[in-house]
Formats: sequence, structure tokens, C-alpha cells
Amino acid sequence: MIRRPVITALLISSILFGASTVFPQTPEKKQYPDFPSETPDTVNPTNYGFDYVRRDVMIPMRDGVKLHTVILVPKGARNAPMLMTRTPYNATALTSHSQSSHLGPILHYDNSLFGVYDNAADVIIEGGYIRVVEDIRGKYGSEGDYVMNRPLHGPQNPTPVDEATDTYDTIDWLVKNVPESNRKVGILGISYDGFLPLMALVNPHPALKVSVPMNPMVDGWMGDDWFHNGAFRQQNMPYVYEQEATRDNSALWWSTNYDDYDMYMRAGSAGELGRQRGLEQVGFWKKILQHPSYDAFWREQAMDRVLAAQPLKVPVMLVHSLWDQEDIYGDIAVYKALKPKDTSNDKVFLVMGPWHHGEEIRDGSTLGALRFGSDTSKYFRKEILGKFLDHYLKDGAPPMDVAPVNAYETGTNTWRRLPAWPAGCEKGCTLKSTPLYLGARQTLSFSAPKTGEAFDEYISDPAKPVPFRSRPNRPTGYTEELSWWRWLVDDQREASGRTDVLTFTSDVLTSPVKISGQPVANIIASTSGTDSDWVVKLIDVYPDEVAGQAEMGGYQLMISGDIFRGRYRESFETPKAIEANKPLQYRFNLPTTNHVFLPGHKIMVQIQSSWFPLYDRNPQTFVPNIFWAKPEDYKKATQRIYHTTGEESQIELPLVTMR
Ligand code: PG9
Repeated sequence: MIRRPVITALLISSILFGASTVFPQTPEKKQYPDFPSETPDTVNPTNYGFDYVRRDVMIPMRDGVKLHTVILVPKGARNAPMLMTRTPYNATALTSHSQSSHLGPILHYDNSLFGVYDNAADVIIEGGYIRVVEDIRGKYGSEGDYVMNRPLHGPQNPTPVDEATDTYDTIDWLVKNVPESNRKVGILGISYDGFLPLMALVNPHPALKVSVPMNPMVDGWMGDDWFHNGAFRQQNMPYVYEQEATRDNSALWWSTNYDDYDMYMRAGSAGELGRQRGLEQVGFWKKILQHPSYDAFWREQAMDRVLAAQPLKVPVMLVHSLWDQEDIYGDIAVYKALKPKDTSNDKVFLVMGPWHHGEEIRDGSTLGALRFGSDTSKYFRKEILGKFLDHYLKDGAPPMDVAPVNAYETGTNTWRRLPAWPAGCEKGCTLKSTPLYLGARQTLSFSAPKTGEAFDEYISDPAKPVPFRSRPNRPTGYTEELSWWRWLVDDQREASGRTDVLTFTSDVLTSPVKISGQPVANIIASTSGTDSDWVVKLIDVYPDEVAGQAEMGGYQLMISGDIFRGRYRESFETPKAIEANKPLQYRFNLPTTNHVFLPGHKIMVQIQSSWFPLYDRNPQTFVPNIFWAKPEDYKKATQRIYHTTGEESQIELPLVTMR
């Protein structure tokens, strides 16, 4: 199989120089009987030595559209359960990572670009599962029309078909046409492939026995891939282009700068960059431009809201990454929506690991500079995922000893088995929201500020936005060089030294401080502008020197952080200009934590007003639609963070104390 770099090279040259220079035109077929072609009219692989049978089938949906599905049946399988992934990312590629005759190597990636949202190959192989991978409607080998995260039939989708009906129809075909199976199906997947197991829960097929959404896309506006609290994640524009321009993602985005910081700065606004790149040819980009705020378009697609309105019929295991750089919002939002329905506490499970997006199926021993002392991902797959799937999918499966919540505790590097989430421990502790106050002289304390200056201030200049990581800012991507997948654990020292970043720090801790749950940023802030973004980061500061890992000396590790677009302070649906120079409250959830700040460490909070170029710049003057802000709209602003009696900025920590 030609690997992606070769395909990309051919495609790029065909884009630049025309296809004829790349694929020689087929000459007229001429026969020379005395010198015949050595290529047979057809070739039939013998599949000698194969330990599986591959079937490529087209499964008919209720509207007649056929979906391309790869079915891999282990040789000799009988009464085997089926483990399915539905994907917009090329079923053939996800099941062809090698030209091996063995199922393992073709499912397992070698850290190639393809190999990100792939198979939990060891679980599939060792579990003897029949592997099913299907191209969703409109992508790659499947027929039909593609719509990003195709909404459920309803106000956002007038057709009678959606990902729920396509899943139902696929399962119905599988249980009737795969004789080697036991007619039980599980569905699992990561990211977009994790959104699809959520959709499978709507009017589920009776043969669907379990669903494992991993790092799922849930609410694209609130906190997953497209926006966070209204700030637009513009570095995903290349994804929109490539995902929607063609059925096989062969139209590629192109770069004009090695450093994305320069490219997005030069374009001005995200709307202008999209215009320059012809993005308005694709439907989803037009919808993003039309829906910059949290209106019905986004609300009615949010899968936590969708599932809150559905009966819970299928056991679910939500798999969350504590440092998920793409979909850090979704799992916990769905957990909150589903858990109240799980009255017997045996239908909704949650796992959270010290991982980047999708790391649960890779090596989980490290993340960036962090070392966990064991392969946390392998532990998850072997001791949690494998046992969970076997229990629901295998005939006569052993009883399952999987806790309702398995939460990795960062800082102490320990797995915790918990009865529910959030919970600080199995028993014997209390979990209470506790204010950590910002104070004068850029201090941080559990005591409310009494004396000192009333505020700290900085100048936020849209011409020099704060880089979200040290430059050059490379595009999102899963190669070691791009390292996008680990940006949430970058050392925040760079930012803490900037004059346009405020840094508040606690004293050195003399005892552990444990937090479990979502911290809440609750800041009192003013801007001299009429719109503003607020970025709040909760950071664990390592001791000045760390034995055994010198580079961690003074490391500033972000435990949780997010951005909030100030125009939505009163309403996510109706943006409103901010009254200039008036101290106002901004209160918003930060991503979930399960962390212990160890003795010798310090707690730090950083506040800034840009996170560029991952997020588009706020012009800091109120305009109707920031996608179309004009160069003259972008203005410096003086930002003030208040920390005085009556105006106490704070982080509401989910503090755990042992009884
Ligand atoms: N969650 C991933 C993503 C979606 C949309 C834009 C960028 C990334 C993914 O499904 O790959």
C-alpha cells in the first residue's frame, strides 16, 4: 500500500502541475501476440498464511445509500462479538497499516499520520473480536452526502437519515450477514469517531450491547473543536477545508508560512483567511460564519443535550483525557447528562487518564516532559476497556470488576477507583468548592485579600497577541515535529515572563492540595475596550530543582485552562458590548482536573487576553461578527484584574480534604 507521503506528493504535484505529468495517460491498448503482456487480466491473491479474512462490503441504508464497510474476521472465528468503529477518516486506511498477513499489524499504527484515531488493536486481537470499520455517509468509499457531525433528523437535519439511523441499519445488516458472529455489537471510537458512538445511543439497535465514546466531539461551540466559550479555534480551518472539499480528502490545505503565527496574523481575521483560501466553497465553513454565537444551530447539535433527552438503553464507557487538546469538554458534559439516568450505577462508566487526545490507545508512559512511571494507556486497555467490552459482548463473559469511575490522579501518578464523579476518594474525604483568591503583589491565597493594590493591569495588544505556545507555531498535527498533541503540558514559563500576562502565585506548599472536578474561573475584570477575551490558566509550579529530572526545575505545568470571549458574558446566544473600564464579573468552568499539588510545589494562576494563533484575536472593540473584523477594529486595551474587598477575583477550586 502506498503510504500517505507518497500519495500526498503525487497529489500535490498533480495539483501544481496537472495530473498528466503525474499519472501517464494510458496508451491505446495494443496486443502483440508474440510478446504478450506479463500482467494477467485479473489476479487472485491466495492470502497464504493470513490469520484473518477481509471483506469489503457496501451496506444499504434505509434510504438506499450504501456505506463502505471493512469487516475483518479472525480465521476460525465462531460466535465472535463484533467491535465496530464508524469513521470519516477512511476505513481502508485505518485497517491497512501494514501489508501483513496478520490482523495485528494491519490494525496497529506505527505512529504514522494515519495512526491517531485508530484501533485499540491489542484489545481487538486478544479479545478475538470481529473488527468492523465503516466509512460514514459521504466519505471515502461510502455513497451519500457528507455533513460535518451530521445532526439528528430534526430542525438541523430535514432528511430521514442521520448517524443514528445509519448505525442502526449497519448493525441490522451485520447481525444478519456475518455468520461467524454472536450477533452482539459494540461500538467505540476516538474524537469524531467518538461522536459516532454517542449517536449510536439514539434509538439503538437491540444488538448494540455497549458504546465506548473516547474523547468524543460533543459541543463544538462550548468547549470542543470549533470554539471555546465563543473564541474561535482558527487553527482547525485546514481541517474544515480538507474534510469537506472532497470525498477522499485529496484537496489539501497549503501553507504560506512555517510559523502559523505569521500566517494568521497577516490574514487579519479568520473570515478573511477563509476568503483568501476559498473556504466558502464548503458548507460547514459557511455555517460557522453564519453562527458565531451559541444559537440553535449549535445548541440542538450538542450531544450532551441530545442524550439528556433520550432514554438510556445501552451501557456507556466515556473515556476522557485530562490534557485533551481537542475535545476536553465533551466527555464530562455527556457524563453529567447521562449519570442521573443511571439509577442503578451500572450503566454509565467514566475513565480519565493523564493523556492527550487519543493517547489511551498509544503508549501512555509519558506526555511531553511528564513521566508516569508506567504505561497508563496499556493499563486502561487491559484492566478496564478489555474487561468492560468482554463483559457485554462475549457469551458467558466473566463478571466485570470495573469501577464506575477510574480516575488517574496526576501529581501522585495513581489510579483511583471511585463510585461517581466528581469524587475526591472512595470514602473518607470531603469535596468542597473553595475560593483561591488572587491578591496584591500578584499573590494567591485561600484567605480573602484585605490590603494592597485593588488591581493589577496589563496592556493587551492585538498586534502582538500572546502565543499559545513558544513560536514558531506549527499547524495542528500528529507528527513528533508538530507536537500539537502535547501543547497543553508545555512549560508556561515563557508566558509568565510577559508583561501582557498577569501571574499570581501561592507560597510554597507545605502539605498536599488535592483537587477533583472542574475549577471555576471567577474574575472581576475591566477593559478599556468594548470587547475582550479572558484566558485563565491554573498551573502547578514545580520546585526550583527536581532530582532525577533537572528540566522540571521550576516547570510551570498547566493543570487546567480555558478562554472566555467577553461579549458573551451575559448571553452565549446574544453577544453584547462590554462597558469600558467597568469592573465586571466573568465566571466560567475550567476543564476537569484530578490533581495533587505536592508539598514543595506552588499554585499559580496566569491571566491574559489572547491565545494565538490557536484562537482568533479579539479586536477588543465590539463588532457584529468577529469573523469579519476590519484591521482598524483591532485596538490595544488596558486590562485590569481586581483583587480587593468586594471585587475578589478567585478560582473556585474543587478542594478535597481527608476527614
Ligand atoms: N476532534 C478531532 C478534530 C475534529 C475537528 C477539527 C479538528 C480535530 C478529530 O475528530 O479528528
